Amino acid sequence: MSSRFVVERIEARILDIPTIRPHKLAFGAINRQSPVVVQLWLRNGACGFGEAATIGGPSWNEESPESIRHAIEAYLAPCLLGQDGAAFGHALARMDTFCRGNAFAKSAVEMALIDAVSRSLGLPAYQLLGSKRHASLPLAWTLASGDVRKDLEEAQLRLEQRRHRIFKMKIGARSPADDVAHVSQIARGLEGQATLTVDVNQAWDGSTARRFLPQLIDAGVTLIEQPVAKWNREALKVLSATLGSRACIMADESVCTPQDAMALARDQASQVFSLKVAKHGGLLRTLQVAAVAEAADIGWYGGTMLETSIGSAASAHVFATLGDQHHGCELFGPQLLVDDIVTERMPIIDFELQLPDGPGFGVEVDLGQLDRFDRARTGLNAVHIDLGQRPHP
Ligand code: MUC
Ligand code: MG
Repeated sequence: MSSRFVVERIEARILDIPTIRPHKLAFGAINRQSPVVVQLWLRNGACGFGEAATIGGPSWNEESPESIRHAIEAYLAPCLLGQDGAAFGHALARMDTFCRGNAFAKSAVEMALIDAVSRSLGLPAYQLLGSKRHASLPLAWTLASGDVRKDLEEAQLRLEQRRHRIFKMKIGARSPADDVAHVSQIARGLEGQATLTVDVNQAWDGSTARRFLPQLIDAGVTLIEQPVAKWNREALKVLSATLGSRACIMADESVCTPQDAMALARDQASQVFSLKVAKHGGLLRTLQVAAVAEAADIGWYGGTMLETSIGSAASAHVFATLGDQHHGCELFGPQLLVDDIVTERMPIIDFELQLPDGPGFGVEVDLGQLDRFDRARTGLNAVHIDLGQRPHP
């Protein structure tokens, strides 16, 4: 075994970073993000960073910051120490053997591995993942304050700053009729200036979606993300068949593994996949899901779990290698946080995120900022989703 890339040490820590405003989703609101940051050292002295972020602890899916950190410390790090870090496929197979599932945790470790090896070679990570096909991507912003006036102010400011002109609205927390009214008001306020998308985060059943999605499309929405439960492929299929000529149905929670991607493609259940490095279990597995999309004539969207600039830059590297059938990206996580943990963020110019160059993921981590937000230092507890005034659950 070449000793050049031997894995010497892996550490994981939870950070707690407040958001600039409450971010309201179908399942509750968050006021802070708790990304897990992995630092991985090779015997050659190179150090790489990885990240996995969840939204509202284990509310978005099964993994939480605490479970991610535990999986890394107890199982994933021990199985990689002393191994050849450049043998990425081998590292993924070992992690799968020692620990089933836990895609977010694996993605953070694989990210750090790819960063460290790319840095050792003095190459941007996209060179190891294929090559750079996009220098920039249109960048969406999510309007999720829950208040029409605030959402419109936010959108207008971002249009003036030439940062965003794709706006995603998080719906599903209120009644569907109230959601339609909210989206319609925003659509009227932004008419002719922006592309509008909605994310229902699994909140509706099939019949609610069949009844209310046409009204959202009439209001001007052109991309509809995960309107029904992740298991409800049948409803996605019906919605794609009936609404697909007027708006695109995008799978998010439904598409994690390449097998999920195959099943959705076979059923023609969505026209777009939201790709997210964490839920796919890493950068290489994101490429696998993207390959299924391309083979099935399904478009891709560069999704986020609201990561800091580490996870966002890593995602940008893999998205930079993909084909032309895309709907932009939403790597705006750093802008939603009160502060970042890198010295310089990826620039946004003329509504597009500039995809980074430079070794590794092309961002430099500020170690002082890691210490500042480290839960071990601040003593904060696990984050719980805020259910607001809702009577249920
Ligand atoms: C999701 O489900 O897409 C991404 C953007 C945002 O506002 O929330 C996330 C999660
Ligand atoms: Mg989503």
